[in-house]
Amino acid sequence: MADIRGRKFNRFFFSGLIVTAALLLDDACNTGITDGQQIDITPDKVIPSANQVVYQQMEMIGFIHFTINTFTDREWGCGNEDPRLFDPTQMDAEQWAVTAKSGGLKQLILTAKHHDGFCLWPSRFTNHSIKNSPYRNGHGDVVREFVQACRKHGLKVGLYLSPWDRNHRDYGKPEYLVYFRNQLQELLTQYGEINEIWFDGSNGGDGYYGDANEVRVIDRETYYDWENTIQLVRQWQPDIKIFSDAGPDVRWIGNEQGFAGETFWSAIHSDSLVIGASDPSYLNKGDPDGNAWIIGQCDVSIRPGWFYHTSEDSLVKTSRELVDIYYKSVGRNAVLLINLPPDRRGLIHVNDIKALTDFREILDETFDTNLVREESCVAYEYQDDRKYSAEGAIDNDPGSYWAAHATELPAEMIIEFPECVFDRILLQEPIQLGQRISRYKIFIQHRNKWQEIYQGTTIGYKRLIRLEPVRASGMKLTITGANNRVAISNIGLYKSSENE
Ligand code: FUL
Repeated sequence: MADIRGRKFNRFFFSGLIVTAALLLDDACNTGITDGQQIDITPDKVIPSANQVVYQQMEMIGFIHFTINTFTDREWGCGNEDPRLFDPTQMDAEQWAVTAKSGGLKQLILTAKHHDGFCLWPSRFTNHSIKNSPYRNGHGDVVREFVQACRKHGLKVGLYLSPWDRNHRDYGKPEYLVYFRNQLQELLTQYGEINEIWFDGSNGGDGYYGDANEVRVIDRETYYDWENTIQLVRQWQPDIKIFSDAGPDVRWIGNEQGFAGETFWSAIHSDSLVIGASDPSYLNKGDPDGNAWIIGQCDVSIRPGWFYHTSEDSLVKTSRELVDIYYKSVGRNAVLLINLPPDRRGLIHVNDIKALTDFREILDETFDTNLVREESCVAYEYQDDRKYSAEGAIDNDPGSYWAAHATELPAEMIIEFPECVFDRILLQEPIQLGQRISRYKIFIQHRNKWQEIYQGTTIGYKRLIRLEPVRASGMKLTITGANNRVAISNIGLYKSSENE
């Protein structure tokens, strides 16, 4: 990193780029920006694993809710559904993968078994599965088709296995745990690399339970012996990310509308979390003093329900609604999980495809052009009347960052750029070092006057700020609250798509 700024400045001076930008930069250099090295800062105690960083960088992933419910028009099956009802006529997992890809999603998660207990793969441990359906004359395996389609189209694979099983006669007894783990083992050892396993928090209650038709209540803290179940999962899939409302790798955001808290910390106190019984408002905000990094995941369906219902064909979220959700999930430091439920043909409906691809187009139109370009901008920290280079925040390299010279606050960094109009601001912290910032203000400069336009709290992996359009030739970020020396890895300014 040492001489990066000098090198880039030379390249700039000799390349003879636009005159206004050159004048700006020239002026900035003459006003004495110290040609600085990046200050390498020590990571916090609570940081993401390298695997979690890669996971967070996916930003958007998809859910496929598809099972017997699709054919009974229900959201939760009771467990006594006849497997012969499962009969998709044009089943095409590749259509799911292609759709997801066109929407910018990087991974899909399939409901291999939902609460009703019906298995989309021919499990050896139950007859309540696809092997007793007419689908491919009982020789089908939707999990395998799904996994192959995802791989073919470059998507990561996730599987949902409901801990609650309203079909199994032993649910609620110790024997069921053996069954549950057997099924986990099948899914995690027979289908190659699985990037995520999704454990739903819904648990216990009434069900068919092998003809018993009764209410079964479990002790959420002890029943699944999660500690050992998790160990087994890691043994079968060392790099997998485990989702539940309490992590350990990825956690529920506390609602099913896809919104992270306006203030959102990736860290959380893991001791206070119980899978299936965590406080949704705590999950929604996280905890600056948390002892574990558990990525927030915002799950939301593109339709009112999680499973396909013809009656909801006209109720698919609009692309603009999806964009709003994007800002409130990815734009608040979380990962967005959008559900796309296939219909009885086994295909994602055209209305859902249209909404998703329009959504993606709006995002591309907005974020394809960053008005902060390294060649035409200058970034510096302003500290005790001195200016230090802050180029690490505008060089589009997620590995580099600007770290403040002093640990005391406020820390202030300024970017100067050719005058432009923008209405979206992107801020990123280098999360490999932790999440630090808790309060900041943004000012813009227009005709030599600074004006405050925004006050915010957390940033984390990504913060997207929506504003009315402003015209400016400078932006100042003043950080007034943080729990450690502050650093910013990336800043962007954008003009939103007219279709938003
Ligand atoms: C919930 C389930 O009960 C819903 O059916 C759905 O699967 C959703 C993603 O999680 O807890």
